[in-house]
Amino acid sequence: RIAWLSARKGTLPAEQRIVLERAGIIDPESIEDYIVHDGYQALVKTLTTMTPADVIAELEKSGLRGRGGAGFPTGTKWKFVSKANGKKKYVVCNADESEPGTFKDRLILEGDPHSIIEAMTIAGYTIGASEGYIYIRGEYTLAQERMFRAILKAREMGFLGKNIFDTDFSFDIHIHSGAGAYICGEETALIESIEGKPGIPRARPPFPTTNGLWGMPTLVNNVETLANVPAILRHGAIWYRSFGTPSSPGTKVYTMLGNVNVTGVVEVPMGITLREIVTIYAKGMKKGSSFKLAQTGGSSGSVIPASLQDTPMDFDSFSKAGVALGSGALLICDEDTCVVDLAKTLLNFFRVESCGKCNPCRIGTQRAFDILTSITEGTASLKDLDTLLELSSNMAQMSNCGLGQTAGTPLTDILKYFRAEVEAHIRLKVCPAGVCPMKPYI
Ligand code: L3W
Ligand code: SF4
Repeated sequence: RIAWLSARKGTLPAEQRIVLERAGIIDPESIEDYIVHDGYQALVKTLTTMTPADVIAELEKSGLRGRGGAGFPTGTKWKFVSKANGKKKYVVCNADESEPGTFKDRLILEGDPHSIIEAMTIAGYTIGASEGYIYIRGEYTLAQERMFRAILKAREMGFLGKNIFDTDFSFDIHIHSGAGAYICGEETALIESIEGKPGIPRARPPFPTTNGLWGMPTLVNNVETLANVPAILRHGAIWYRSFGTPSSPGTKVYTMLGNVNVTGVVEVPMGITLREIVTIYAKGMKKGSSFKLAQTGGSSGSVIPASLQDTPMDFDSFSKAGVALGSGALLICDEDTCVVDLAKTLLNFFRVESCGKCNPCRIGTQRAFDILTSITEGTASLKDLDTLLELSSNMAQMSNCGLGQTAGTPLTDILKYFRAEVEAHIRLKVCPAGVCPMKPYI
C-alpha cells in the first residue's frame, strides 16, 4: 500500500462535490438558503433562455448517465420522452432507494431537497409534462417531510405551480410514499405502485419512455441522476466533462461500509479506483485486516476481488472487466468474510423481495439460497456448484426484471473469483474464513 501511495503521490484525486455541493452546508428547510447558494438559477436560465431542444442537447453533450445502476444516457432518455406522443406526460423521480447498504439518495433528499424539485421542473419543461411524482422509500420519513415542506415553499415562491415565472409553463409535484417493498425501486413496479396497484414489474418493451404512468410517456430518473442536472445547466456540459472519464463524465456518490476505518458517503470523479476509495476516503482497512473483496451496488452489484482493485470505476471500464458499478454501495470486506455466507445473505434478500411473478426468479432464488445453506452446513456436493451456475444463467436469461436477472451475479462471482474457498466447504468441510457453522480452517 505504501509503495502504491508513493507511486501516486501528488496525483491523488480529490473528493469532488457536484450533487452533494450543498448537503451539510445549507439549511435544507430554507428555500432562501438554497437560492443564496445558486439554487433555482438553472430553472430561471432554462425557462427564460433555453428551448427544450437546447436542454436535451446540453444533457447529451454532458454525457450524464443514469446513476441508479443502469447507466442509460440521460439526454437520450429525455429526448425519447419529449418525442413520444401522449395526451399527458409525467416526470417520475425514483427515490425508492432500497439496495442493502445504499443511502446516497437519502443524503441528497434530506440535505438538498430543492435540487430535486428544480431538476424535476426542468425535466417537466423539457419533455412537456405538467405533473411529476417523487416516489420516496417509506422508511425515509425525514426525507419525505423535508421534501414535502420544500414543495410547499417552492409553490409559495412561484417555482412550482401555474405559469412559472409568468411563462406558459405550469408544473407541480406529488410525493408518493413506498411501503417497504424493494421491488418498487424497479421502474415499472414503481409506476404500478403509483397507479395504486401491487408493485409487480411490467414486461419491457414497451419502455416507460412511451408507455409509463397511466400508459403515458414517462421520464423515470434516479435521485442522483436528477441532482446533476441543475449544475450541468448552470455551468455547461464542457465544465461537467472536466470531471470523470470521457465515456462516464461527472462524479459518483458511493456509500462506504464494512471493515474499513471510516464509513459514510463520498462523492468522487468517475474513474477513481476502489483501492483509492478504500485507502484515501475509507482510511484503509480496519487495523490488522486486509482487503478481500468489495460488493458494489447493494445486492445487484458485483463482487470485486483484490485483483480488480485498480480498475477505474466507470461504467465502461467495469463492464469490460465483467463487473458492474451498481447503485454505489460499497460493502468492503476483509479476510474474515466468508464468500458463501455473503452470497447466502444476498440470495436471502432476493428470495424474500422477489415479487413471485415469474418462475425462474421465484423458484431460482429459493433453490440457490437452499444450496448455499447446505454448503455452509457441510451437506452439499460438488455437483451443487454446477446447479448454482445453471440457476444463475437461467435467472439471468429468463427473468422478467432486473431483480431476477441479476440475482445470480453473487453466485457466478464467488465461483469465478473464490472457487477454492467454496470447494473447501464441500471437500474439506471447513470454512476458511471461520464464519460458517462448521469448523474453521486453522
Ligand atoms: C427507451 C430504450 N428506454 C433502456 C430505459 C429502461 C431502463 C432505463 C435505465 O437504473 C435501473 C432502472 C430501475 N428505449 C431503452 C430505454 N431504457 N433502453 O432506461 O435508465 P437509467 O440508466 O437512467 O436508470 P438507472 O437509475 O441508472 C436503474 C432498476 O435499475 N432498479 C433500480 C432501482 C433504483 C433505485 C433508486 O434509484 N432509488 O431503487 C431496480 O430494479 O428500474 O431500470 O430501465 O427503461 N431503448
Ligand atoms: Fe418479480 Fe423476480 Fe420476475 Fe422481477 S424477476 S418480475 S422480481 S419474479
